[in-house]
Amino acid sequence: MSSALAFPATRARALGGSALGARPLGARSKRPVIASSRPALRVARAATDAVVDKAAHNEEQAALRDEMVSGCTECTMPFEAERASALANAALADHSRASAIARDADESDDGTSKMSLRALVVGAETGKLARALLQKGATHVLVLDHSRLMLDRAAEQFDGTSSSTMGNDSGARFLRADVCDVPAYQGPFDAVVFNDSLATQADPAEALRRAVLLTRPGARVVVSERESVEADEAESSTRLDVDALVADLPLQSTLDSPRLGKTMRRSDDDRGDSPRDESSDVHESSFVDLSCGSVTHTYEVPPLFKLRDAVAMSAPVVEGFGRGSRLMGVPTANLDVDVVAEALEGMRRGVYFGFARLPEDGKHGKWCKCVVNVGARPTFADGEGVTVEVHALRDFGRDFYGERMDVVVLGFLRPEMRFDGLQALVARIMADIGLARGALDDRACRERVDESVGFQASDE
Ligand code: ADP
Ligand code: RBF
Ligand code: MG
Repeated sequence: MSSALAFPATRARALGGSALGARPLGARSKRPVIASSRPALRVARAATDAVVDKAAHNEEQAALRDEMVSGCTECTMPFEAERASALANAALADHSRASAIARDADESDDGTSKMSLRALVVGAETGKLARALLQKGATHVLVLDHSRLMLDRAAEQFDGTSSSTMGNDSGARFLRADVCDVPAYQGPFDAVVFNDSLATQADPAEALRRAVLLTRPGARVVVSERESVEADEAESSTRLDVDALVADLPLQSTLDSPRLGKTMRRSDDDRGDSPRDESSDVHESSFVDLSCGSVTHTYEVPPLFKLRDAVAMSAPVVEGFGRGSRLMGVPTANLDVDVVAEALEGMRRGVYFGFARLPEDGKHGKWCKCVVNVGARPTFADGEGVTVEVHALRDFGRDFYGERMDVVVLGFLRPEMRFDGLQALVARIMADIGLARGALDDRACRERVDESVGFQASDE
């Protein structure tokens, strides 16, 4: 690449306070301030401001970035190489799947593994990060950006040989897309890196949620925001509070992973909630890396989203909305919420997995796998009340309204979300069911219910 990337500081600021090129190469920055416990202003604004037109926002981002690329005169970004390497490290060093691939290669005849290690990069910059991820063992890297010029510039790192967005070839691919619109078949990803790009999303919380849904259990999620030299009080007060954004997601910090570089514990941890699953205590303090002129948070998608304490519920099955989740192919037994109110305390809204049974039915008294939605069905305009809906992964051959159902909830899959239509919701529910099946095959899950009643041998 002969031309250059030296982005004017004014442009960088227009991109949302990030510091693309705002600092001369090699200059030392002030030590960045860690995200504080102050409310995440940008997020709140984006979330509450219903008039945010996402398409217009993305076009604006694309235009700004296109302009930056076409106007650049030097071929560098601040801390470019070190930062790419540090982020690739955060994303993949000691990754459980990377280790599995290495073992697989060792054991294979030809010394190679057919397993893939997929990374998603949101924010192309110069393509150095994609290159670093491939060097650290990623087999596939999908790079997203709103700017076609930025993507083309990044693709130059790869001599234009692997810029196709089609096919399943290993290497880097470049896609002009919003992270919320990446189809599931592009994944699942073992690592996602928001490369100085989360704060400038139309809705950062939604972008992070969607990205996490594209990952595999055990994946790393890295959020890195560049700091501008002249980061002042006003700017730091609007800095993205990444810990607050992940509080509702099945993510755990890499707190016990000192391998991930220079790290420090958040000092202003005052979050008082104490939800009951293992993935949530970790939100209280994420690991924050302050090197390379950036603030970098690294999280891990838990290998199994296991609840610390199983939640047992037993309640009569009541009529639901009659909209017919059966029409969706997913009948849901709605539990009487008044009866399960106590169990619901402290349970966040979202999708869970566990075992269910009809204790009063001799034929269906055994435990069978189930998925459970605890939520207000934001996809539909049918009221805000929280319902508990259990979809049992078996065929009962009949309705069982009025009968008692026992449910033991063992794990959390994801937060409840608003989908753009029934089809998207059903597609996601099918993925939830797949994850639940896999998780519930684990012996450790069976040991958490009363095994004496037995398990349904085959589901559905
Ligand atoms: P509603 O809106 O009344 O809840 P649904 O379309 O969700 O209606 O259907 C749920 C009903 O279907 C349950 O109450 C139950 O009687 C029956 N049902 C049959 N098979 C299943 C199953 N595998 N899981 C859950 N409910 C089932
Ligand atoms: N409804 C939503 O609006 N958003 C969701 O994310 C969502 N996830 C669900 C996951 C599962 C596994 C199940 C069984 C249901 C889910 N629902 C969700 C509820 C769904 O909208 C509901 O079952 C139908 O509307 C019928 O009441
Ligand atoms: Mg139902």
